[in-house]
Amino acid sequence: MVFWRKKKPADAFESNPIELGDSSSAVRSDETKSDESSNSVGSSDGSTDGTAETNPSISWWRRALTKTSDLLRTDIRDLWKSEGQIVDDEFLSQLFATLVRTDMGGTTATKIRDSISETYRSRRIELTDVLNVIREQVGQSLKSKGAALKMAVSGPTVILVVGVNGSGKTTSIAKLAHRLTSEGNRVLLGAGDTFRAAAVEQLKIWSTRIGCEIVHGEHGADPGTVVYKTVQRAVAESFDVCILDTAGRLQTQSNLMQQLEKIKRVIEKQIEGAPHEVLLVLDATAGQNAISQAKGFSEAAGCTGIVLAKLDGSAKGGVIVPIAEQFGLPVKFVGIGEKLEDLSVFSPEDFASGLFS
Ligand SMILES: Nc1nc2c(ncn2[C@@H]2O[C@H](COP(=O)(O)OP(=O)(O)OP(=O)(O)O)[C@@H](O)[C@H]2O)c(=O)[nH]1
Ligand SMILES: [Mg+2]
Repeated sequence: MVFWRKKKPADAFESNPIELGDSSSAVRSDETKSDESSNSVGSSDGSTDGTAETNPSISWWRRALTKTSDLLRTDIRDLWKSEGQIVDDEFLSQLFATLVRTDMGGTTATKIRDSISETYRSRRIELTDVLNVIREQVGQSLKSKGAALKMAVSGPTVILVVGVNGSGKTTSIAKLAHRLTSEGNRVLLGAGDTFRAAAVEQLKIWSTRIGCEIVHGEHGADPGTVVYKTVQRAVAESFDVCILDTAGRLQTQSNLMQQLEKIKRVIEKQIEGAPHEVLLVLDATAGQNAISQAKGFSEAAGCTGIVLAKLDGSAKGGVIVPIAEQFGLPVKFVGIGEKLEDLSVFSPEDFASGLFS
């Protein structure tokens, strides 16, 4: 549930420290979440309050998965040497290799191969039979792996966004802020990437376009200070949501990963139970690399969900399957372009269908 509140004047970087008082805020319980938070940010079937976007249709998912689905279809079709293909060892191992190339992971690929072997061994099989089994298994693997954004019971919901350089963090933040703003939330952005030249400017431009407020510091400032001031202002001015950008970093750079832990501690000290979400933005074109990113970031930063960006340009969309399976990280959003509207709530069913439509 979201209440529209009148915007207060922007004042980036409050100069006077504010007594935070009782700003404690727990995460809404599952019961209320389904009624409230999932309404405000879209449920896993992609529905929203209707203000931000229309439901992502099958055609939306088709567009998102064009490259992955083209690869899958073409490569699998190539396995048919004659009209009907007999399911033998050679066919099964070629099918397995094709499935693995979509980066869907060995576990799901094995399940698909074994299921086909069990039902069709030594019999003729048609392309549609194979596609149906793949759709079913991918759907199973991703079942309940989508989840709505967690919102604070009271006080601002704090969302920290992390990921490697160029994965799509800032653009995804802009899309998410647009979505939440369109749904009636007052959103405050925090330009926590003080490292990359022009990163602050990039977020400022987005904030102007979206019409939301932003807190930023100078280039080279301590990101912890920017984060502190952003959360402080979000509390003081009763923002609904506060989204914090961070500089890109590799999961192997331990000093930078420690910096993320420090940023989290800064937030935790200000609001009990925050950040409510630590979203890891993964570039869908990264394929297997995304798996080690998910591992490194979830260990160091305690990620709570994934935003899969750039799915439109990737033939490796299948990588979402092993990530969701191995790390138990729900996929919250999917990005399929550079425009503000190009973000959807993840839907496991539509994803599986989109692979073959
Ligand atoms: N096609 C496509 N491009 C995207 C998507 N998301 C982001 N991009 C593009 O990817 C590039 C990098 O995006 P940013 O949002 O700046 O990535 P970042 O992770 O903030 O980068 P750093 O701050 O440098 O670490 C930009 O050119 C974006 O327009 C997407 O879903 N689809
Ligand atoms: Mg950025």
